[in-house]
Amino acid sequence: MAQTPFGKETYLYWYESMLLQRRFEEKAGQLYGQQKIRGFCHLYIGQEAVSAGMMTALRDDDNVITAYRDHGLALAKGITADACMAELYGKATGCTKGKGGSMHFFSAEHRFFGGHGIVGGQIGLGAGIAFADQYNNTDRVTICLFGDGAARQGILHETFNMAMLWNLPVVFICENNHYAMGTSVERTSKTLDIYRMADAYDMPGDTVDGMNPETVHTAIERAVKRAREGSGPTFLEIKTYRYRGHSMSDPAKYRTKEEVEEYRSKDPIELAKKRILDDKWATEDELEAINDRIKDVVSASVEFAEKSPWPDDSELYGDIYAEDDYPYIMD
Ligand SMILES: Cc1ncc(C[n+]2csc(CCOP(=O)(O)OP(=O)(O)O)c2C)c(N)n1
Ligand SMILES: [Mg+2]
Repeated sequence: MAQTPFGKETYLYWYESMLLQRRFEEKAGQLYGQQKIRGFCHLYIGQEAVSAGMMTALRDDDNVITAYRDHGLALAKGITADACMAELYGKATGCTKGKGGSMHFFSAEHRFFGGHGIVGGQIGLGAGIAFADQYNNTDRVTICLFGDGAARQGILHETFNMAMLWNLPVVFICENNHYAMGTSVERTSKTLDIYRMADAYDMPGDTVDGMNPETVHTAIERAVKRAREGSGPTFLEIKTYRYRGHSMSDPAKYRTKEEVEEYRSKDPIELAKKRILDDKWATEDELEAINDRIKDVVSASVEFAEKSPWPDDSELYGDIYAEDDYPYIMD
């Protein structure tokens, strides 16, 4: 295997992070089937190398904003499994106080700014967060993620133009999982190279293998460095795949079993596991111990969510408008 600068510590971090996301969502899928979790639920399973590879390229105080497929990214950003599971249950102890559910995870403390249900809506919001940081002279960077379907929303063009004009510290990432609900990129886009949409705005753009945290880390690290140094935005199209349907009600009949199997055979968790074992960074038993620990964390999060209270009725009108001393951005 090719030598890379990524060693034991990084690989074990990626492995654990991806496995937590996977096990958490497998459990969420089961609980949805039991009607413990209601409303919408979009699983990220298959895309975990994007979130894991991204986090090792970021500083803790950098910002992340994404769409409704947000569980994996929220966990990777450090929101606890307890707070995420409780949010799925709609409980008061959830990361959005039980008011957002699956699509609207949020934690100002972790600088995770949602979870957004309007396709493409967060593209403009991400640039806005980056503008706030630039205005306040911080050197934080914003990662703004959206899907291949969202890349075809008009807001992308206005935002790309403004972000370049104002040289904003933002990295735009299209997680190209090849489908927007049941519609393939081939059916909605004349060009299949989504990253080239950056060309029209003189923005650097690149395509990245999203089934491997190494390639994700390397591309994002470079883009974040540019943004932090004041050299402005980058657009990365990260090619990935969701193994499950679009949401819980999608039997995914618009693609072949072979296509799904092809991606499953490149599973990033298995890839990381193989590398760890090949390089003797851990034994099978040690990896099993990590597995067991993660199972316990997920089980405990279900217990926590089950036991947590529902939000009080008085919460209904809270958190609708920003307070005057809105603390999240202007610190
Ligand atoms: C403005 C808007 N139009 C349509 C929808 C319905 N809708 C929800 S998800 C989705 C597909 C988006 O696909 P993509 O951006 O590729 O993200 P992915 O689900 O693959 O992560 C659509 C059309 C919506 N939520 N908002
Ligand atoms: Mg998509």
